[in-house]
Amino acid sequence: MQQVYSIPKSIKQNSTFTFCPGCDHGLAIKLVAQVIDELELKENTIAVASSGCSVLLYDFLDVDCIESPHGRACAVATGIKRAHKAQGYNKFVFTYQGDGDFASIGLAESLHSALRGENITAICINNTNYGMTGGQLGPTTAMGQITTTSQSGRNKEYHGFPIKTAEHIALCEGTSFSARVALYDIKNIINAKKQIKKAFEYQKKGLGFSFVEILSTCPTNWKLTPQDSHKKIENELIKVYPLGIFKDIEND
Ligand SMILES: Cc1ncc(C[n+]2csc(CCOP(=O)(O)OP(=O)(O)O)c2C)c(N)n1
Repeated sequence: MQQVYSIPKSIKQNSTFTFCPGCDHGLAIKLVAQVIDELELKENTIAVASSGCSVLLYDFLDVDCIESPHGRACAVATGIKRAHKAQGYNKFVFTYQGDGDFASIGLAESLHSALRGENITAICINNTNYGMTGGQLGPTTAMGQITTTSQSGRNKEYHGFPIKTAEHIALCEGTSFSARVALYDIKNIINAKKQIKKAFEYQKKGLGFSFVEILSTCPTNWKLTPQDSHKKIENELIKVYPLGIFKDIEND
């Protein structure tokens, strides 16, 4: 019988799924692993996971991983990339972060890494809340969205507006690539992998900071089923956070 699917080589083969049922983290990590396999990066990669659900990356991804303090992943990745370069090693370095991590507590580190054109890649899982700590309002919580700290819904008078991370990163001159993708159907999953691959290839080519924001489910904190969580992304969130490529230095 023809084998149609196998677990990526860069995934730990005996790992048990520890994310909540219906969480998109598993899918996002699988896509990252497939791209690492296809680009033959496994032995040369250092991944930086930050605080939040993204930290579980090292339970699944079979590459060298380091955990950074909350929000500091891009700063840690900068140090790793530069220190190895100074020793003559061109390591492939990427971060894997939540939206609260990348775009709130770590916004300075993230934005300035992009402005400096650090030759690293950042993957940001945007689940529109602080997931691991119980679903508090985050920088990407949509207007009107109910969270544990916005019980009447986000409103501009009290909470201000959400940040459109991929668009902001695209404005930085040091950014080579910035895209927003989603995982709610096959077409979008295939596209997400394509954009992750492009971001990784741009680092390999030495083009500067590359970034992919992945709109992701958080069924536990959204209090929705996995199916309804994907419907929420398809029907509501992509209107707030349009999918697309906001900067592509080779094709703009
Ligand atoms: C300096 C610091 N402040 C706060 C925390 C507590 N904390 C741990 S995870 C987390 C939320 C992470 O949210 P996000 O980055 O959006 O990732 P998610 O869990 O949603 O994937 C917070 C506030 C911490 N670990 N360190």
